[in-house]
Amino acid sequence: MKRRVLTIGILAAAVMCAPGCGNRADSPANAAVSEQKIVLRLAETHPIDYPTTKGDLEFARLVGERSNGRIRIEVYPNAQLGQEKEAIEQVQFGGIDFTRVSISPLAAFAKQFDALQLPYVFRSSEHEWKVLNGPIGDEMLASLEPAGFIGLSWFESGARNFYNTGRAIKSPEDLKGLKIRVQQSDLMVGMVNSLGAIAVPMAYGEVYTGLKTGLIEGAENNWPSYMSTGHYEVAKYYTLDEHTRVPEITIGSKISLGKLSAADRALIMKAAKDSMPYQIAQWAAYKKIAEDKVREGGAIVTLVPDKSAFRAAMNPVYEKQSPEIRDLAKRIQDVK
Ligand code: GTR
Repeated sequence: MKRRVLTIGILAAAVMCAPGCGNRADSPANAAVSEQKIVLRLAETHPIDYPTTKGDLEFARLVGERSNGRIRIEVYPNAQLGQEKEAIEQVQFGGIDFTRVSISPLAAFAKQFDALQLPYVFRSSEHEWKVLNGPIGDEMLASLEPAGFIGLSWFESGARNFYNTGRAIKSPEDLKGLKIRVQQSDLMVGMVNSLGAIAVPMAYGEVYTGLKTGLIEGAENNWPSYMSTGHYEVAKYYTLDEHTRVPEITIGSKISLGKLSAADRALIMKAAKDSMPYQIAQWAAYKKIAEDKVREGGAIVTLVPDKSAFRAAMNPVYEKQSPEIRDLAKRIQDVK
């Protein structure tokens, strides 16, 4: 029933106004229709109360407010429009106007993004944000255009940690032979295999069942995702090795945004950037809630005060990268 209502909603939106329709304000012939409403769709994998979704809603709110309700961004949470890889593909073809995704699956479409998901490439959250808010971050957003995307903004995603169903992971050796789910990314496959584990690339929405049925024995993610998916209920050993800090990104479709006026595009791009502080604050609050809930739910958390063994075990991943990615990684690490 829910699905039927959704389909009708999408059709209605498409009939009312396809992306960018009636907004050729810079073309005098179309000036008469320039006040027509524009409805754009944004795909989000997380539930409605997750910090990224709240960031999406803030982005949509700012666009609505600043366009006096003329431009409406509809946020579709819970992967209603598809898992991340499919959502990215649809954005590339203009079928969906925006998506908020992890940069990990995006790297399959824009290889340079691998530099941001190398193990321990960021020293801390402060270092990560200095890079994302600086020239490298801007360069990365702009570099998406040849692949058919408009890079809009970054969201916080914290650090990712390994978890599994069987035992506490205290050293990289403990991961050997375990079937670990990774995002749909070659780099992540290589990283997990370099630890002697068996990487299983899989869409986010399939991980819970995978853990439950034993198809996989573990996965890796940040506190909020570990909690919101319920993975902590089936894979209770969580090791704080913090191997990656993989930023979240919002991308727009070059095709759909290309149909808008330059002024509307600029309004959207600014609103996306302006929604970042709100998402970052939501993230901090939600992370605390997630941590408490996971601990209360019986998860066994293993601290890793000295990460050097994990760092050394994952280091071979750097050698497998192209000179371009290695250069980019070096530039990131050089940001003080
Ligand atoms: C989360 C991220 C999602 C998704 C997920 C995954 O941390 O917010 O967008 O990429 O990880 O592991 O697939």
